Amino acid sequence: MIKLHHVQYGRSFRILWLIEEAGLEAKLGPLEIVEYQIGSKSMREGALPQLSPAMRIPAIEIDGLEMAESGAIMEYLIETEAPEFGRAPGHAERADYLQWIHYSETMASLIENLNLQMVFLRPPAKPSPVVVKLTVARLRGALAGMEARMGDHEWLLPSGFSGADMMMGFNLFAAPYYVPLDEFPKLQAYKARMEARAAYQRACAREGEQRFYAQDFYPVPEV
Ligand SMILES: N[C@@H](CCC(=O)N[C@@H](CS)C(=O)NCC(=O)O)C(=O)O
Repeated sequence: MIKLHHVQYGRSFRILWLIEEAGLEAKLGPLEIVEYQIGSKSMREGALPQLSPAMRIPAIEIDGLEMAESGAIMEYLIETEAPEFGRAPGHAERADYLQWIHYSETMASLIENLNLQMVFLRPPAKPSPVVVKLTVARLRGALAGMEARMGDHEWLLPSGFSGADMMMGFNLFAAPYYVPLDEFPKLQAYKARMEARAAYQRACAREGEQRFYAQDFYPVPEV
């Protein structure tokens, strides 16, 4: 059995997507999704604090294995169950594979900071226009850096779809709430290719309709 500790529209989607792409239920047993709400005490109680030192999702439990950190889970499950989505040591694309996997977290931490300011703060607390403006600029810069390196291939790595794309997916679905993706035509086309994958669509169906963001776009607040 696979137990995935999950927040709707959070980084655990990366693992849900991998489970679908790699057909992991057929190999490891049925998936149970344990869902949390960020900010609720459910994240500080129950199994999560034992599994994740920072009480964050994703965390997984599979047959005695317990792990947190989306990148580590992605790399581990690919190495052990789905090597076709990895680039093993010695592979010509190994360095780029690792770089994109970890770049995903550079970008995700910017999105997380924006979520904190724009989604989670409750009155009387207010988002800081200066912090939001700076963070949006940093996110835009991270997207621009990616656009510049996308090349003409369909996926992040020239040889095809990989775990790096599943790591990046979460970012490209969340970033447009803060930076319009029409500034980045290659990223827009890349995101459309992700959305067209049958396994991605199955993962979305399991996750249900987006309930995380209350509006389609969050402009920088007025000073
Ligand atoms: N580097 C970690 C970050 C995990 C993380 O921050 N997850 C967010 C949801 S996307 C979370 O659990 N936040 C809960 C909180 O901030 O209290 C990973 O990639 O798994």
